[in-house]
Amino acid sequence: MRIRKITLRELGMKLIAPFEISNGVSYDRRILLLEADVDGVIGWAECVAGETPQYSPETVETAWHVLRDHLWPLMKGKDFASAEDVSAMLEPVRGHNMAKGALEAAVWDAEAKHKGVPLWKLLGGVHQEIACGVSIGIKKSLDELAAAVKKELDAGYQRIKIKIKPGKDVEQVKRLRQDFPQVKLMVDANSAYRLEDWPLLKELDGFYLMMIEQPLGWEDIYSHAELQEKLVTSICLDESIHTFEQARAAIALGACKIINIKLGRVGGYTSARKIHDLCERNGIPVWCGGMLESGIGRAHNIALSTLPNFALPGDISASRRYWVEDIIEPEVVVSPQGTIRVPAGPGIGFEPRLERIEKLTTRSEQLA
Ligand code: OSB
Ligand code: MG
Repeated sequence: MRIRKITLRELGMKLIAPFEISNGVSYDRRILLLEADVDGVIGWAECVAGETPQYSPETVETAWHVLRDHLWPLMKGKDFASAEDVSAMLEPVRGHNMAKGALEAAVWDAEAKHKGVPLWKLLGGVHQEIACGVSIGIKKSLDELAAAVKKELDAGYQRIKIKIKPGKDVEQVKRLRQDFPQVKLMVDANSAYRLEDWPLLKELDGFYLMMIEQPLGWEDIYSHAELQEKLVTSICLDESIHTFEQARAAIALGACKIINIKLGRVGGYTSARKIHDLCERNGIPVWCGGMLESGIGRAHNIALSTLPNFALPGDISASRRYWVEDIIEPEVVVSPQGTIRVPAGPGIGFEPRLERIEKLTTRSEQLA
């Protein structure tokens, strides 16, 4: 196989509603799509880097630069046997996992299309139905939060995650536990706390949460191990895990009991599968995180979630929760039971809507 051409595109897409987490608010997304022509078959992927370096050091701008000036030169004119080989070819570049992950995932889609099989099957997936949860941003009031949770439960979602930050934590959880005592509930702090805050986090033990996601520093695995010792509630790591080695260290130190895998954050499917397998061997369940993706990234998240150890509902929700109109056909829909049926078509199994993509494109560049 050989990548003949890459097209980078930036799309401007307005979120249906602003999304607030502990370190910022998103209104309009800048969606970076990558189209790879692999021997005449087109593979699609989305780079999940954000507009600002607040979740990860990568941004749309850094990803564009690294893809064009550093990653594409490593692939240009090179033959390889399968998509599985791509991540090793990109190794000379340190970090920039979201840029790498987009390039790698597009090649996986192309390989699956070339073979005429669904991507999830090529990856070794087993689940034909994905369990879905929602991620709910920080709200102005407790009533607004409770109403948002009720709406998602009525739609069928199987678990609720709320974003928390200092001053918007224990009261919020307490209120939700009063209103929804039975619901599968978890919180995500996006690194908003320090280890010294442990007595406050300990209060959350009283509400039988499924997990607390990324309470401490994004580069601080060790403090998570110290915190986990003090808590009954499972810690789930998100931002801290970019590599297999970090996952190995986190598990060995007891820094978490659950890991959220994001395809972009770990640099693509080969890395995601290695982390998935490591977690499986160690009795650590994983779930698929989300990055406010368009349908292209959402389709990849669905494929990833079919692997056997994706044992907990992921942050994978319907296109309509984010977009008035998505860029894939069909859109991602969630059943009243809170599940997504895995597509049967080749590759990611959703068709990019080229006309709509064209209309939303603010810049594009071809590399050949
Ligand atoms: O921490 O999981 C996170 C969105 C942007 C950045 C980080 C996170 C999130 C989400 C959204 O929680 C999940 C989704 O796409 O539905
Ligand atoms: Mg998170």
